[in-house]
Amino acid sequence: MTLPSLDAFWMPFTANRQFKAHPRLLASAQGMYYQSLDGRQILDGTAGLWCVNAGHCRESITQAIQKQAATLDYAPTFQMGHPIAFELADRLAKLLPGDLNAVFFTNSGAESVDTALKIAIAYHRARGDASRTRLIGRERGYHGVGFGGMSVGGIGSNRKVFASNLIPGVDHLPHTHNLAQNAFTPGQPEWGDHLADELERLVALHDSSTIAAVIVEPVAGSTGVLIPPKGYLERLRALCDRHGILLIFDEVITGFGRLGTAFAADYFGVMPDLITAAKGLTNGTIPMGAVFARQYIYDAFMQGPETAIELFHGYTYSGHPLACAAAQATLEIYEQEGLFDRAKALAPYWQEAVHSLQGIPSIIDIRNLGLMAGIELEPYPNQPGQRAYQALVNCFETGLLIRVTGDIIALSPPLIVEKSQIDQMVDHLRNILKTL
Ligand code: PXG
Repeated sequence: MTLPSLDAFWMPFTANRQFKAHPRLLASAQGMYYQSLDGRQILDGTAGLWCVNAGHCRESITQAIQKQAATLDYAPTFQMGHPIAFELADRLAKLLPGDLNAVFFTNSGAESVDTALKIAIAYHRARGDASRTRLIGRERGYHGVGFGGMSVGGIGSNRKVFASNLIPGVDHLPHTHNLAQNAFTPGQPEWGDHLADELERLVALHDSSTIAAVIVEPVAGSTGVLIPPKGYLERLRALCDRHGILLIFDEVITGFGRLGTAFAADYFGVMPDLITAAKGLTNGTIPMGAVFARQYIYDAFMQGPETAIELFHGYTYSGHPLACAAAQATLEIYEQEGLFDRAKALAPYWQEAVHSLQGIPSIIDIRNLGLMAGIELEPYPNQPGQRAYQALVNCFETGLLIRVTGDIIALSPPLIVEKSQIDQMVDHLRNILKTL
């Protein structure tokens, strides 16, 4: 295959000039592997961008999409419907814990976040509590790049250019990352659950009557895999309950088996009021996101005249037939192949494998949960991000796809990964990191 012209595509979250001078192009994929344009096999250590949980180019998903495209290519879901969207919502409601029974479809994680934030504010208003409009995020949180998600998000580089245009009425909890206390802890660290109590400080400052919701990633992904301290999410839940604040789990990454359970809410045994999802919902094949709301939230909207639209919100492609078909086929694979249980069974092996990298001088922390891992590197002096970027380039050139953010390497293989491929990934990384 010949290289296309690279000029016109303004690439997202990419150093465009650097990339276009030294491109890395993926041409096809199967199972655990990508194939590069120059014909090399590349082991996928990141499930694409945390989304291809069942592995690449699964035949049944491909067929479901093809069949749906030829049957009902598009149909609206505003004042209209098509069966597969209802069937999918029903299936998801059964997969979700507790009474997370109402499913609002979107097309991405960012749209799911905006939708959940709007539902939270509108929910309080529907109950006559219209002063609850404030939103609380967390430092280092990533919730997509819409104005809502960016505002509750806590990654400085994503915000600074737009600082004066962020939505008002937002505050942030502190993040839980602390190398001095928790470096090289396998699984959840012991130290740090008290950081949830910072919510009390925000309540004292703003008054609970102004706060609609707290949004957090149960395990922060994009910012470099930050594992919640033991008891932290439980404490956050209790504080939200005490102050009548809704708790939103952003499970765009943790949803659909990443921790060895359907959702992180299952893993931690903590029930949020709303969950945002995307990515693994369709195995990354067709863009789709969703917000899952507990029954009482949906019910709060179902009042007033029956002819009135209850929530003035939605997308042209909410519940798109192709995305629904892809999601149905994806959920079928997860269930038939027991992939969430598979991830759970592999998690101890994964933990041991990634922690075996401890001792390489450039590594200052290793953390893991389920089939996620973060490997933090000591930055080169005055060149933040360059050590990890070099690791990305060297890995790619020698056949392994990793993800980096700053000087942190993130790993999140498809849930079909074999133990031998885990060994391969870790050995590969060991060889590269020893040279950096
Ligand atoms: N919430 C969370 C928790 C996410 O991880 C989004 C929302 C936004 O999703 P969309 O579909 O709008 O991109 C995300 C996205 C990375 C990486 O390398 C992570 C994401 C996206 C791209 C790269 O860590 N997460």
